[in-house]
Amino acid sequence: MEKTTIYKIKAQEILDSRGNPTIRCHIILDSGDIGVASIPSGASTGTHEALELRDGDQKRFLGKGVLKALSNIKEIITPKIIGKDALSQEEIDSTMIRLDGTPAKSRLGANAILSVSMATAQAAANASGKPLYDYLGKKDRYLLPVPQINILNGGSHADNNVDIQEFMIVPAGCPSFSEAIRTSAEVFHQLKKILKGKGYNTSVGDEGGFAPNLRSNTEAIEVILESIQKAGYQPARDVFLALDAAASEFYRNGKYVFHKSDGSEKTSEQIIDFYKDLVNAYPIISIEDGCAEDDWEGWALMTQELGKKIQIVGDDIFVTNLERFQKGIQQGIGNSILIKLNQIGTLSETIQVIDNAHKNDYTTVISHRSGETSDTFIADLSVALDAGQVKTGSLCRSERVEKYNRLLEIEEELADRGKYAGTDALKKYITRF
Ligand code: 2PG
Ligand code: MG
Repeated sequence: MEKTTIYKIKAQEILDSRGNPTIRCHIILDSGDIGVASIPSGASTGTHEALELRDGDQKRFLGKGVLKALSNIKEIITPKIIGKDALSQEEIDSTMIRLDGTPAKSRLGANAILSVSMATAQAAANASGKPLYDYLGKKDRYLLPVPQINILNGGSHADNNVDIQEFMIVPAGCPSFSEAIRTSAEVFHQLKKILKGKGYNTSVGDEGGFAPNLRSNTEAIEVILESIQKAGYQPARDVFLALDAAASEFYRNGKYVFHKSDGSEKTSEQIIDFYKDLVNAYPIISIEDGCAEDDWEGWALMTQELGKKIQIVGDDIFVTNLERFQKGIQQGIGNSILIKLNQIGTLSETIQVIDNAHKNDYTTVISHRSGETSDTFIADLSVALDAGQVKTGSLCRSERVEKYNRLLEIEEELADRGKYAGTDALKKYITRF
């Protein structure tokens, strides 16, 4: 028996940041080392994501309980995983994939499978006496990611009249990760003052960004630019902008409908023209999900029209799924991929997708979900694989800030072994400024 043999698996129903149930899993090894993982949950989920198994029992948590998923861990996964070596991540993940046997992990639930997958890696790292990023990365030198920090929320993440889901600042021009966080926190506080001064509400949305009712999508960009300047920084030099339109959320019968603001309808061509105007007018360096999850033609057109100028990130269209991603690569869709562990459901498959992205010259953005927990796995993952970028919400609400705080810790620990990805992470798109 190895010390890293899995001795026990415990899983529990806990709450996420929106007050919905989710899974926390403990993996205990023969050595006594423990790995813990908690699973996030999306709101603007892609149709092609792996299945998040919920009970549907309306008497508990309005149907959102995860007792079935817990029982799958206990009755189906545990008997096959106990006794395996936690260092054999791929074997453990493929065992669970086989046990499930469905393309969307709908039998056992991607939430059930992922909790065991992530907790296994954490337990193995602890038993190896290494921080998670170093256990996974096995490198001498690492990159600290450039954060995309979502300071203004709209779409499905906020009860306001803003259609675009996320307005993010990207402090790529800062000299280090910690300076990037300081800069962004200062911008965040200036934004609050500016919104207040204009008589807007300063309560926050699901990801900790402000969620005021604004006159237009462009007003959101204007107030953010003003706050960057007020904080003493220069847009397009220190701090850039990024959007996640999350366009699947407002795609109705083949049209993009701004139903939260003016009700206007746009074809794919028209919404791409709308983005082109924004990109020409403002220091926007990245747009995620500018088109809907199955609008492959719109995606191809957007990539042709804007792909040399900005990073075009696929979230709902690729859903961290190798098959969909490879189809996208072949068709020239996007130049970047958003990575969410729970879209695919195991760590091994997630790493495979990231490796594939890098081989194909796609940038990678490791992402949280809008429903989160205090789990900081994604911070370590972004460093381990030199992802270059991370997206984990605003600079308030502990479930968001915990990930940035973990990265601050890693930065300090790495010292000379770590380098802030900075402008290099986005160099193709920064040259236009
Ligand atoms: C997104 C995510 C995270 P959700 O669309 O990128 O910001 O939102 O988790 O609701 O899918
Ligand atoms: Mg998205």
